[in-house]
Amino acid sequence: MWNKEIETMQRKDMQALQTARLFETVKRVYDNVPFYRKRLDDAGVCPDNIKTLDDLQRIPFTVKDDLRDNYPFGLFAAPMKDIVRIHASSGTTGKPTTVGYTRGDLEMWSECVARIAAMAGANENDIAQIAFGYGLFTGAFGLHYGLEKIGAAIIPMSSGNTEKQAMIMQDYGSTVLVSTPSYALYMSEVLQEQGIKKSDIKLRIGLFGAEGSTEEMRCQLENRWGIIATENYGMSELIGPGVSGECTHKSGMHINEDFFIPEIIDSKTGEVLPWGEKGELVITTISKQGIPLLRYRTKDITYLIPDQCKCGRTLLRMAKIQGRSDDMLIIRGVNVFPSQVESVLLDIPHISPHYQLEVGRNGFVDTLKVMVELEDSSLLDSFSKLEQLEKTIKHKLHTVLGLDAKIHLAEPKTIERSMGKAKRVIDLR
Ligand code: DLL
Repeated sequence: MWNKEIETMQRKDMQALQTARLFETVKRVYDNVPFYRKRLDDAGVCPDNIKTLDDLQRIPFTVKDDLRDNYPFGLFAAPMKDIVRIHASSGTTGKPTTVGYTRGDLEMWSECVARIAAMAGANENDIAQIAFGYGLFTGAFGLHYGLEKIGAAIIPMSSGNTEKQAMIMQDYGSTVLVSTPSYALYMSEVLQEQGIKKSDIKLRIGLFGAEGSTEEMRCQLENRWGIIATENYGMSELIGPGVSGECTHKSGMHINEDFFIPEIIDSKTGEVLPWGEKGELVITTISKQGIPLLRYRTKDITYLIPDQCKCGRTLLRMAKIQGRSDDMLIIRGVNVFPSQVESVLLDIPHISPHYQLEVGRNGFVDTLKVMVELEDSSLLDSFSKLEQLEKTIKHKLHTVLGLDAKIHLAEPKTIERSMGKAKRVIDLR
């Protein structure tokens, strides 16, 4: 274990630690973030009211829109001179949800990921190939520094260029692969096409996350690569990867509870549900300095597993994410809101506001097809104009989503009209 003292802490000690840190966090945001001061004042809560963990329930929820309304830095609780890193994830309007880290936050983040890497069986002898995109996305940097902390040798490959990934994996003898599960499956196909066999590589552990995957997918990954495939969970607003991760027993993801207090709520009523019941995961960060969040609604549906794990860790586990309570899609690890597509399409002349997204899977890779309806049929007579229009849509979508989509231009009035809620998304996965 990377941090045995914390990872095997008795429940009452963990609760005492959480309570003290919760108080500090509430005080920090009350003193430093005008948004939170007002929120807490409106709810009649002041830091001195936080005496036990039950008092958490007196605090109002924070939602993604709160970050958006205070874009970009309005929820930061540390002065800019103390912020040393900025990351972001996609938001509903194309404006990214932006988060800032102090030096202490970066240390805490590496600690979280170091634990998760160690839980999965990684150590200082490993060579870790990071196949997440380096950039505003938290995936690559998060895993990078956490694995570096445990002493593994990092190969900062970034995502894409799959043939080169395969070559490096074979030549450098990578033992740990960090990626989305779907990209790992695609990579395995490329390796196969290149005639690289399991026995030609040294891979032994997969650290997969950023999107959901099924047990069947895990089986495929383990068989194709000959590895232990583990899953981890996180989100940029909370820190990035490192909120929770699986140990080698693969029976739920251990939550780093000394940094994150989990709750499960009924997403319709907001009522807190007992451990074991399925609902929306709500997380309070209790040691972040840059942008602490109180009762952040993740929209991810899961349940908490309280019984002790065979690995000996006492950290509470969360089950695989069972879905989301909003319309966010995860396509090749990228968060996509249908509203982002809509805002792009509605800005382009000659197309009607009727559209549909078809998300599918080709082999193991997610695909996105955007069906767009032409405003009038006159354009159908000119191949070059159609081609130009298609290129424009593709390019603009790529700029906003960071994803390649296939564009299907449909004749006027052919996309299904709805009588109630529009069915914008067909998910065939
Ligand atoms: O995806 C952070 C991350 C990077 C986690 C790498 C793990 C590995 P965001 O881009 O902000 O952050 O997206 C967060 O991704 O609310 C979930 O819906 C989804 N997600 C992340 N991990 C998992 C997982 C990163 N293991 C959103 N299973 C979250 C299912 C996941 N969904």
